[in-house]
Amino acid sequence: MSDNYNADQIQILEGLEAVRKRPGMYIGSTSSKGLHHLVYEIVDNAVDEALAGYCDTITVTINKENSITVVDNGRGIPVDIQEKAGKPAVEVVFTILHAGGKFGGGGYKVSGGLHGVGASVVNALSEWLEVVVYKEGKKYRQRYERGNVVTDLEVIGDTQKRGTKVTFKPDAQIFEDTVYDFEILKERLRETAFLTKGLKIILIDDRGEQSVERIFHYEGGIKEYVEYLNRPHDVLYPEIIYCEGTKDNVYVEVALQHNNSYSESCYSFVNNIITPEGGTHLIGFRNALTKTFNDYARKNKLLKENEPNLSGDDIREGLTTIISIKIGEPQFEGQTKQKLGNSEARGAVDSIVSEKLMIFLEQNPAVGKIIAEKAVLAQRARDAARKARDLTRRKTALETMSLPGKLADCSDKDPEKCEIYIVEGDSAGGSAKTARSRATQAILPLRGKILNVEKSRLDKILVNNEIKAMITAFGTGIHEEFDISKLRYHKIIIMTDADVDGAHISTLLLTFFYRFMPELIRQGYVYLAQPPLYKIEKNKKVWYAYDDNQLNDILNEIGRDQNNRIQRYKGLGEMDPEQLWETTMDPERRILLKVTIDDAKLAALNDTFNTLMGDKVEPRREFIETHAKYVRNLDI
Ligand code: TSJ
Repeated sequence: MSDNYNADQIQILEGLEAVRKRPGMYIGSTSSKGLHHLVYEIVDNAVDEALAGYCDTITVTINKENSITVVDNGRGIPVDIQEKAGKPAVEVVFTILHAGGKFGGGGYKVSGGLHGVGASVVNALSEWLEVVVYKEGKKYRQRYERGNVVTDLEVIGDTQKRGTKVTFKPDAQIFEDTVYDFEILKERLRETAFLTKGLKIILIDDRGEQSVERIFHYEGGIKEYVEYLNRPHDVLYPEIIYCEGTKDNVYVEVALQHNNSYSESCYSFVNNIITPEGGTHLIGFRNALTKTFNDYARKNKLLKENEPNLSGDDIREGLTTIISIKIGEPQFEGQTKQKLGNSEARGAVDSIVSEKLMIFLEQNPAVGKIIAEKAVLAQRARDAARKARDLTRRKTALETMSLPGKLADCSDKDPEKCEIYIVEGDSAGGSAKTARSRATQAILPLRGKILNVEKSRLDKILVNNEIKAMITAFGTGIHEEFDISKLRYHKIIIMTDADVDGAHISTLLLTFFYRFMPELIRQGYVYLAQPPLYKIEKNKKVWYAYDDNQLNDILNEIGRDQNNRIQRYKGLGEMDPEQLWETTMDPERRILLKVTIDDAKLAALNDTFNTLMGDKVEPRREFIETHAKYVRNLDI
């Protein structure tokens, strides 16, 4: 018996040594991500106590030295001697790998899930850790260093309180960075609070002169989460649709509400852990939503007999959803183990959502009608888009698609030698047509602002004349049909005025390329032309300056005197064809900026119009500074 006990001891030591040797295996990484993971690990154990119904408040404090204290008001970790290990249960929790889910029984555990490796891993990776248990009138304490017991569990006083307090200092020998980020903890703890209705989570930062505190407490749980996510949008109806139930030992909670945008946003969780790749629970939800809503719409004549069923995409347009399930033994699949595999989850979500959604719709016919109207519009748009796309596809297939009338094409047909200038405005387009080298340079003038593709449905985008002209001129098609081998020009050059409007047109064009033909940018075919800002003339000699610094350099060189004639170009239209050729189009002399995919992504993600055209000067200046690459010199 005593031999066995020793053998166990050795195994335990090896266990935590292994964690210190290969920390990445247990917490993913030793970067800032791993550092924050330690906190979630401990908090998740306290959340389990809340889920079991014994605790309603968790306080997380970032202390001065970047140690972390987590306190709950639960039952307190058991302190009695565990038969098998021959030591207090609390010591087992902190010194034996994977001891997390071993006792307590019943209920679902947040800890011990995908990353839930347990408190012992946090202990192993901490310079020191101290646990205090308030239980049955007594206050107990134990201290560890790098996973090793340094003081046995001892009673240090009497107390009326109940709960568990854990303080740990991440080991600087293990972590690259040991400074906690308040914002990162805040986001994650807010999420945890949304997912556990009624639980109050308090985050305190004690590192500064003044203590900072945030409280997250949502009686409505994921209903409030959906409300929170929909805050930036206009919602289509005030109610949040909520489905809850348990089937086959799977507890299911789903909350949803439509907003007036065109995209779907859906977050799914298993035992409070986010599943970015979805899985069976998500499939069950989608199936239930599509089937139930079509049934409801037919029964209530919101869909006519001759109309086809609404697709899942139609119904989910503008939909915000939170799916949260709790399951005894989650199975995670896929390369990153982020996709739920349990088949019973699919059936459980499907049947609970089907039943509860139908009841909701029958009790709230006004909401049913609004959703049906939005989905029918989405269906029509998708139909129109499909037809428009079929049309372009058929035309390309037969090679009979006529080039846009406004395009002045080049005579050479070798794409490698050819370039196309997309030019802002008819007048600049006219100068460019005169100036160009006809053999290899094509000119496509655009009239005014092009459509913001982020703010329109596909059907509207595909009938827009400027967009159609670009698609046909390039020859590649878009989206899934995009074929780079059909590209007619190996340089696509955006040429706009060096002012706010020009910058806006550039970003709209980049947004369109990024969303419809990103390969064009990835393969380096898209450029920005750089027209000059100043022309300097002296004694029949001419210089061009592309920014104020250059202007100064030139003036210093030629001398600042009465003979200098300086012209400031307000737009491309002010240059005559010859000047445009010399400065911006002549391959020998021009400057082109190649657009990277990051530039285009930034353009797409910024609400350029509002930023640039709003009343506030500061955001404009800021925008222009961060987008200097294609905004260049502006009068602001
Ligand atoms: F992670 C941890 F272990 F360090 C930790 C656990 C940290 C924190 C802040 C709290 C907790 C924790 C554990 N809070 N509450 C509990 N509860 C139990 O461990 C417990 C208590 C009583 C019983 C019982 O059956 O009587 C069972 C359990 C699992």
